[in-house]
Amino acid sequence: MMDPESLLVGRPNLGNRQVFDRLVEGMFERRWLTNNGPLCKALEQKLCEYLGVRHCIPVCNATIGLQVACHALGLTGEVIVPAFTFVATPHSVTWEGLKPVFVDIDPVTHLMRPDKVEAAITPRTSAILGVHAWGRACIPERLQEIADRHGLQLYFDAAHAFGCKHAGRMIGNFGRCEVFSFHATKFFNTFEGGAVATNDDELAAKIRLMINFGFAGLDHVVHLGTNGKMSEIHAAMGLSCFEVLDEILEVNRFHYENYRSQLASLPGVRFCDYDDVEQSNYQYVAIEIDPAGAKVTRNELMQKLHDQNIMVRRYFYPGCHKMKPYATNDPTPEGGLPETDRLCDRVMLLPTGTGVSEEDVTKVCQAIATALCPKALSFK
Ligand code: T4K
Repeated sequence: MMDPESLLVGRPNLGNRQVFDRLVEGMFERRWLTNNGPLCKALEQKLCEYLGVRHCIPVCNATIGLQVACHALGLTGEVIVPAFTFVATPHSVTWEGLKPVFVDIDPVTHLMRPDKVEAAITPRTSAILGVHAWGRACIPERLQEIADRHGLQLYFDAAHAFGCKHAGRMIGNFGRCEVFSFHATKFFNTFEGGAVATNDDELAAKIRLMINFGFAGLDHVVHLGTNGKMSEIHAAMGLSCFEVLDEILEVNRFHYENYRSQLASLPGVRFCDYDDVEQSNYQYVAIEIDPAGAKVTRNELMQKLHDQNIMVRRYFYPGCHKMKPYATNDPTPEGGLPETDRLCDRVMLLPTGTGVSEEDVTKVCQAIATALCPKALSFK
């Protein structure tokens, strides 16, 4: 475990404590702790209203949500995914006995490139799994058009994208379904947790069965299933987080803009910008360090910051295609993934969220500026 006293990427945003305590008190009184209890149902209703989606089924984490989605969609053979993602994305596919096929990303947006997706389609491909990296919508219209033209399913890993909008619609409404993560480190958290959002009644019914062992009633199993349920205490945390969602968004945006104004003009620093037309949750402050301009590599800079207890992270290093289960079983596709490799060597996430203060952000910025421009005494 990292030193909790450090400045950390991923320090949780907490819900309203009074609301959480009240909900937990009621949970103890009812002695109803899990299995689609009243708090879980209330959370689902709130999620649906907030996202404007017909179903948003709470699950125990996004990884299980992705596996169940993959199973419920009846996927076979190969699924196209970016390698620039958390390893849970390809794991969810592999766990279901399918092959994730990695494609390269756009260096500016960090999202899958549609031309690369199309080039990776084979007769064995059954689906495209887009990832909304840093909460940016993974070009849903373009991917939907490709999926439709090739008779493929499209679904999304929306782990980063709760509270984000694309073209006026909340993320959660695209593809066959979208899977959110409500892990402690996310914009909106339930300690551990997630949800599968869909506007498809039939798919939702299948997912509900599958996350509860396939039970359609007492003693009545009609489907292969697993245990993907969200417990009541997790749902209580989610309900308490709804109370402070606007506050979290405001703090995230403030930190993001503060970082930008202090760092964007430093040599070799590039921000992954958010499009103002879209709505972002600003949960990720991702910067790229170009060693030619910065005169240090990302790794050297990261080490300097770690030495000062500023625990920046190099998500997603080294890229899923270079991680053992994929690097050994399934070498990088022909031509490699040059943009993914380049980004994995450059990207760095900075601490943000309600657990980080304005002074903390200034401290991080000063440490970065000192590392990149040791002689720039004018930096405040
Ligand atoms: N798809 C994508 C694109 C994802 O990013 C993720 C998860 C998933 C799917 C799967 O979602 P889940 O199945 O988890 O719902 C962390 C999170 O565990 C993981 O949820 C997240 N993405 C990933 C990007 O980050 P690690 O291995 O980096 O965790 P760890 O223990 O190093 O903690 C991360 C940082 O947060 C550290 O700086 C410490 C800090 N932290 C963490 C926790 C849990 C705290 O300050 N307090 C805490 O309570 O994976």
